[in-house]
Amino acid sequence: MASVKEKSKQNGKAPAAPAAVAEKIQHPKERYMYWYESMQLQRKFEEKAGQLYGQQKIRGFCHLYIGQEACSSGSYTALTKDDKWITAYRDHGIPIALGSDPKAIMAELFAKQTGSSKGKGGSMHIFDKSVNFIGGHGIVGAQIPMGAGIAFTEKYNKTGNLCITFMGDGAVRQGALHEAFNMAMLWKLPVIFVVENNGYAMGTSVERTSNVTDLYTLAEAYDMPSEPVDAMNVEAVHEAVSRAAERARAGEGPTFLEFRTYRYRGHSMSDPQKYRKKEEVEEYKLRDPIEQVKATILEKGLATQEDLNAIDQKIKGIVDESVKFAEESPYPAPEEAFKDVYMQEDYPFLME
Ligand SMILES: Cc1ncc(C[n+]2csc(CCOP(=O)(O)OP(=O)(O)O)c2C)c(N)n1
Ligand SMILES: [Mg+2]
Repeated sequence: MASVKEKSKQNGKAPAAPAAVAEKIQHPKERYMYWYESMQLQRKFEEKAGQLYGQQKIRGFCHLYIGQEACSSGSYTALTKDDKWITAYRDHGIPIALGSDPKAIMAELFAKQTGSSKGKGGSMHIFDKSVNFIGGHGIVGAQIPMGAGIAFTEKYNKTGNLCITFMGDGAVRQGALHEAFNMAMLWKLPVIFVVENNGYAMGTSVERTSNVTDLYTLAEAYDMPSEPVDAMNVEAVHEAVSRAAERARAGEGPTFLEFRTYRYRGHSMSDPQKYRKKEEVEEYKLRDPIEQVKATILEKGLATQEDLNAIDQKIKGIVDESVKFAEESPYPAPEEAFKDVYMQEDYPFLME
């Protein structure tokens, strides 16, 4: 019998050849335009955040999503406004795709009172209830069972909504994944599990930590439907998430999608990137998700270069405004440290 590894075609990697524009457009014009604008906003927002980090205006942890934008934007167009979203700490792109106010996210990066978590969470803990974004979690893999729990709530309340639960390739090594997969399948929870396989967990490649490099096959142990997705291509992401959502809403339970993606920047802001070659990064840039959508828009005449320039200008304004807002906002007052935290006045086990 062929082992999973022998069956593997792509070895956990997104295809590296330059993408060709599809012969016929598969989606309405508005969707392509949303993809372009939303991915470009995520990218420009984070390029600016990276610069500000260099100037020490943003401090602490900061993990950029640059290169992975098709994962958020492609999922967004496949779901409804009432579906729930949860992810790890590489968490600026998703809320931007969902329509969160970039000012509140930038202010959170600056640790300001006006930030989406009142300046107390920072980059890794963006939350925005208004768009159903339930964080932003720093413990690798901890959000996986939480995502299953959120899906349980939706099922229990018969809402028809689902929870899309993102994780990194490093997170699939956590035991919590297996517990969550088992329960989610047993109870047929409306959850889409997504591993954003960007090839590395900090400086450690998937090949160094895993016998099975086609991560989607992990779902087979639970009879969970799963598939690999070229997540440098936003259309492929949309289509895979649409299929998974249909299954979830039909009461058929979870799906596990392996988004094959790539991060252009380091793991965090202090990463010398000795674990990969510059050529590898350049190879992935040939399949840049924004460039792919741009090529489709221009080749199919959905908009002109001037139209796209106008969008870029608008985005520059939004990003500049978010920085101004963050810079001018106050830091939280000291007493804020004791608000929004679990505290029981008569807790009996405190030792003075
Ligand atoms: C339980 C736990 N172990 C270790 C860490 C330290 N840590 C932070 S990020 C990270 C790598 C995770 O990589 P991956 O899941 O692939 O996500 P990516 O950064 O690529 O988005 C590690 C080991 C942590 N935050 N939590
Ligand atoms: Mg990773």
